[in-house]
Amino acid sequence: MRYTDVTIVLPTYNEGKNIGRLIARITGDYPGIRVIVADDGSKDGTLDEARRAAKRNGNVSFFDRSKRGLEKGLTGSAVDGILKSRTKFAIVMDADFQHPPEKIGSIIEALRDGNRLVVAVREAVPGWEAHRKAISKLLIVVGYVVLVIRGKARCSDIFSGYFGVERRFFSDTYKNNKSRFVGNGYKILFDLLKCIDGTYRVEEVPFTFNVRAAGKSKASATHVAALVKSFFS
Ligand SMILES: Nc1nc2c(ncn2[C@@H]2O[C@H](COP(=O)(O)OP(=O)(O)OP(=O)(O)O)[C@@H](O)[C@H]2O)c(=O)[nH]1
Ligand SMILES: [Mg+2]
Repeated sequence: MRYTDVTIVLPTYNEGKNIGRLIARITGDYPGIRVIVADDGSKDGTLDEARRAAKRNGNVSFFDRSKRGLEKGLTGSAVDGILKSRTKFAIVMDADFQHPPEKIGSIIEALRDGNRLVVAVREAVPGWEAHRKAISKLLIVVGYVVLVIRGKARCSDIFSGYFGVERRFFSDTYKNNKSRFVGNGYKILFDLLKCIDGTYRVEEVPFTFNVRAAGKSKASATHVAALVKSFFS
């Protein structure tokens, strides 16, 4: 099967030890698929790895947001990557193998079935310390309540970073609701759900959120502050 209708968007910051292997895996498993790396000025050779992958495969491209004076951030990078893609569908995923590439096929199947938003939902999160689990659970409850009060779409993992969209659906929604997206935040899916009517049924694909393959986490208290901002925007 060919996957020329799909772009994988990989937001990266210092993923030099993962990105080359991940791109090779994705392009190997899904022939014809496009990959866009949206980097924020990594200092560990991530962009060199992306450049090498792009030379080997014309379907791979990358850009450095830091060179364009854009505010650093995961949500902003994912938005830019989706808007740059030229395929019917785009899938956003982390570049550290926490989002299993083998689930890409199920997400694509659901998108091709006509679902405009397909969320890969975390069924298990092995390896998280108790305090991270507790903070995450609390924030999920608050986020869920925000969506219910506003009458907006929900799914069983509103903070997942692994999801697929019909590109046109995303770009139209984004253009009409730019202020709801918190660029330096971590929760682009939540920002998107805030823009979708509560009657919309979100398709789900379950997965296990493993520990990152290599490199360091960039999650920090700043991202919790960005999420609080997101509750109100
Ligand atoms: N472009 C861009 N990508 C980012 C930024 N912050 C994080 N990322 C990428 O976003 C993805 C998720 O970030 P992580 O640091 O893995 O966050 P996390 O998965 O919550 O944390 P861990 O479980 O510890 O890995 C990874 O691919 C990061 O490289 C950023 O500011 N800009
Ligand atoms: Mg991670």
